[in-house]
Amino acid sequence: MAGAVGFASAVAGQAAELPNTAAQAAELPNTAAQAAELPNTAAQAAEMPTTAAQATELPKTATPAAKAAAESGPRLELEGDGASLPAAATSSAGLGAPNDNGERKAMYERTSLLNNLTTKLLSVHNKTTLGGYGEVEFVKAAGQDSYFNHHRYVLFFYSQIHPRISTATELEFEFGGSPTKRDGVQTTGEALLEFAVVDFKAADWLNFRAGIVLVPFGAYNLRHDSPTQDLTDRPLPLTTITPSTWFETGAGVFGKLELGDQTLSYEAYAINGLDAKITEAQGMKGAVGGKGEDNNGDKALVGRVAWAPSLKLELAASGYSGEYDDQQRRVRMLGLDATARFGRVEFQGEFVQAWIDPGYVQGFSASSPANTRAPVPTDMRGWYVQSNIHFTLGWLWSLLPPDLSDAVCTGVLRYEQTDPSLSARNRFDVDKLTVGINFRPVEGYVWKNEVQLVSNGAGGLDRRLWSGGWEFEPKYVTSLAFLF
Ligand SMILES: [Ca+2]
Ligand SMILES: [Ca+2]
Repeated sequence: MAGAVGFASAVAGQAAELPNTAAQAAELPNTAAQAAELPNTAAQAAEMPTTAAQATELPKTATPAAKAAAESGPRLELEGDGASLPAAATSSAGLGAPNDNGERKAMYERTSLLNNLTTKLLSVHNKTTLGGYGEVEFVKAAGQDSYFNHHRYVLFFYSQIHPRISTATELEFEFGGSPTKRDGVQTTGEALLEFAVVDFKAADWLNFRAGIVLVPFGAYNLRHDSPTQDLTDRPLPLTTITPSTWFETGAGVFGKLELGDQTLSYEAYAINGLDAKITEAQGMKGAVGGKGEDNNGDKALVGRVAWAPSLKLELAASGYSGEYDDQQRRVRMLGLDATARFGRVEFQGEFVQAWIDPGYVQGFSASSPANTRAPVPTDMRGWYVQSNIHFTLGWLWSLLPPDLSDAVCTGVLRYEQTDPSLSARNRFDVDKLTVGINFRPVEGYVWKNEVQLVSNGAGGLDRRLWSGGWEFEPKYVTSLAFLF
């Protein structure tokens, strides 16, 4: 899913440049022993070399083991993008490693009932990595005012508590956080924990996860981060029928089996699940379960199984089943997705279908505006297909400074279709053709441009691309996305 050509080699290159954290730990003076002899943790902190200093003093060449560790690191939703894997995330030198007395002592200081907060803070577990990404947009739709949109600013936190235990968090500020202005009125903004999990690794094929999980339904929800994608706007069916970014509180398992060149991976969780606020206008978006409540006693089950016969192809199927009200009416969903890479060309596509037992928007408290008693749509379907071609322009590229020699352009073509109620043809039935081009001077910074031709079924008309009656409204979107 990375935007540039030569993805595999890029990942290998990045791995080679990561400081060798394993070797680093082994070759450094025994900080744990030093720490054990020091009178207090503050002095300990002062005497211990900083990670940055360690990194600059150590040889840059990674051992094969460190490379492997860096490539099989933990999965934030930046899956497939090596640049996003925190280097320290895969260090094998955590608690339980040979020279870990200092680490253990620090952890005991943190949890001791006899220490006050200041003492505990002095023992902060110094294994946390920060990162993130951002995206700022400019939008102009036909017949509407243009606007700048600071769409997302996302912070990642990752900490390896123990070689088997890690925690990862994604903190997102949307539209500038709080307060935010909508329709000219200052309202509550959005600062969200979109992802906040703790993982326990029993084996590569069996990890336990609990927290706010990214719901494993479809590839796009798991890889929604802006710098990874070559277009700015997400496919409409994957923000409504699959309500991406779909994150819920839950628990479950994930893992990966390597069979020669092939990889089989899976994720499966129990979550609070979609509630009854299912509408044609918003699809499932309004029905995403609460992070701290459920509208019924049922827990939805959701999972995705992906098979990658090589690094160039991944095929996956997703399933969801859960009761949406307190009368055993159920939502069932099936998702299929594929990603393929042939040299400079990538193909990606996704299909989602939802079957909803006939029922009503209900089950909320009597005073809740959600309690409309409107009938829910009984079936929804959406899909998109997209191709990305990466290219350079020889004469122009020869003018670029040497440190931008990896710069690449990507041409993108996407077609998508959304039908949030198969039994009715109306304005919510949307077809969209998007043509885009973007420029990545480096892998972690991209300037995207796209023109969207949007058509809908208002008045029951069949205005699809191939129906002969194709009419559309154009929209231009440009954005800068970056990761760090
Ligand atoms: Ca539920
Ligand atoms: Ca429809």
